[in-house]
Amino acid sequence: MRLDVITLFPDYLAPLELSLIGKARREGLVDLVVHDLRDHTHDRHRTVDDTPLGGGAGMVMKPEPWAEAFAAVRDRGQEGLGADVEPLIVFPNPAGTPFVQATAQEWSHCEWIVFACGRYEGIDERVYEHLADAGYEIALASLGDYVLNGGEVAVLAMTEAVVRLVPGVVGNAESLVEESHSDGMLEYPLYTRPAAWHDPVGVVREAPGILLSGDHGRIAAWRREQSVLRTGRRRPDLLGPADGDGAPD
Ligand code: 6GU
Repeated sequence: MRLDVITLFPDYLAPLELSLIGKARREGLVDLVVHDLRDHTHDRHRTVDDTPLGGGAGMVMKPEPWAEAFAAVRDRGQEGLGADVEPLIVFPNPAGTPFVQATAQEWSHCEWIVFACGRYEGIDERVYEHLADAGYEIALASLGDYVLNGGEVAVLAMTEAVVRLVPGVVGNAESLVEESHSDGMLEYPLYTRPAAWHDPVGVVREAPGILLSGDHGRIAAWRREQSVLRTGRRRPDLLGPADGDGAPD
């Protein structure tokens, strides 16, 4: 998988050198390149923003640096991947469609994703029109209903969610099957040794006995039940709309 990130703050993406993603990069499973948008300006002040046409607060990102950056990133990527390969261009944006586990699953099959990190109030709308007319596939994706200062933190989150699903990146593929959201529900509670833990205030906390029973069928059933209970308590929205008639189930 090839990933490009276009940003005004390349240092923000430094954590992508670490841990699982860093290892995937060193092993050649992921080729990730970070680009400074300011390298695609040509004035003395390296200007990337201007005041909004029509007035209003804040600043808007100018279209020219973006168009030049996309062309450069596309040319460089196609040198490696072939001229027939086109990227998915992702704009992290609080006004986008929600980025969920299914999005991560879908994107984990992409050969090439370009993340374009906006800052300030946003990017001139004509950039999106230009890219769509040029035949690019574009996605606006949001992490959730709150506002970050820019797309960089969202790219860190999206990249981690996507890259860990790329085959070979997570050593034990089975651990991807049982985790929260993989089946639309929250994960069951986990325990390890000691089976009876004396906590710091002297309370003896026993792990559920069924986990020591060796009965894998009953353990699986207990875990499913715990998943449903936990999802109902914490995230009832994931269990689908309530029928609302008040009658017993
Ligand atoms: Cl993807 N970007 C920004 N700037 N803010 C966000 C977001 C993305 N997701 C939630 N808030």
